[in-house]
Amino acid sequence: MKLMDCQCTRKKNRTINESAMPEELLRQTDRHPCYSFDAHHKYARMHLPVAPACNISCNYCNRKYDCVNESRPGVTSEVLTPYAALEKFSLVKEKLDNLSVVGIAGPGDALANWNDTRDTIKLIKQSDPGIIFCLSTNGLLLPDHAGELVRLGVRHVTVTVNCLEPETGGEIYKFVNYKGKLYEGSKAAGILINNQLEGIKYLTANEVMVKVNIVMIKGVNDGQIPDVVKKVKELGVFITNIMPLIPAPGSAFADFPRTDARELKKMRDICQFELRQMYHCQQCRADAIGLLREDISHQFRGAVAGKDSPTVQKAV
Ligand code: CLF
Ligand code: SF4
Repeated sequence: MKLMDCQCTRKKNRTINESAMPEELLRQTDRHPCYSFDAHHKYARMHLPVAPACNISCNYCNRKYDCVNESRPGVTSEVLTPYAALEKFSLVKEKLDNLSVVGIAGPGDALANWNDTRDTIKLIKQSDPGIIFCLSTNGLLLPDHAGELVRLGVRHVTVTVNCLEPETGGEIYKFVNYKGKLYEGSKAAGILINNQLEGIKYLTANEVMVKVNIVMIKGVNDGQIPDVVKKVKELGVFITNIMPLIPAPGSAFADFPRTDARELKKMRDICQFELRQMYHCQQCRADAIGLLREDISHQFRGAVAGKDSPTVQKAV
């Protein structure tokens, strides 16, 4: 059965940032289960876990597990080579006729594993030019790779931006490993934030639908979240996804309180006056498959030969 969407309400409710995007991209976005609330009941996404390494250290992350910027803490995903990812994609596509999106969301950072990420995008695009390719990153290497992402035809990118102030970032990030040098504290955060904003600006100017994830950490960045939303809206971002801090065992923030659901909703409600908000994120695994609320990844785990399973993330 072909799934149809009503375009009339969509057109009426367009934001300025949406109106700047081509019609075809808006139609694609209507079939993206994370970018569109209506789509998440109908369309499935599949994550290809080809990116185990990370180049920063978030204090809420336990690096034995998936990237917390996109996933629930304490989840480990298998890791695949680009060819194994293609094989798995073909298997899943055969079984899921509502599959609209293929994404890379770790288990580390997609851009910190650039060769495997790029090769995976190329293989999937060759195999199915119509599939929506999505990618999630901490943004450190966006200035290096955003141009190629655009050339490869990636039109949906998520960047996690937790704050705009380097001093606040100094409390959130333990270190940043940038171009072979290790930075700490506000200096590290300053480099990261600068690259995130520069990368987002480039992507939106080149017709990429950018989603910004923000991890809400009470007493650390919660007071600054409306400013982050305002700033990324100015940069052309389509939607923000304010996520709860779920303290990961073994992480520096392990003893921090989990973000209260009511406070999270209140923050989203405040920010939605500025920019479209995501309310239906499932903080899914780096190898998630299916509808957002019906993960069927277990049915496909081990279906193809990968590498290093379960994952232990490496710093680059
Ligand atoms: Fe995956 Fe993320 Fe793309 Fe979605 S997830 S890379 S934008 S296809 Fe979606 Fe999962 Fe929430 Fe992410 S529910 S964690 S927002
Ligand atoms: Fe962990 Fe890296 Fe993701 Fe931060 S960006 S949560 S350090 S994997």
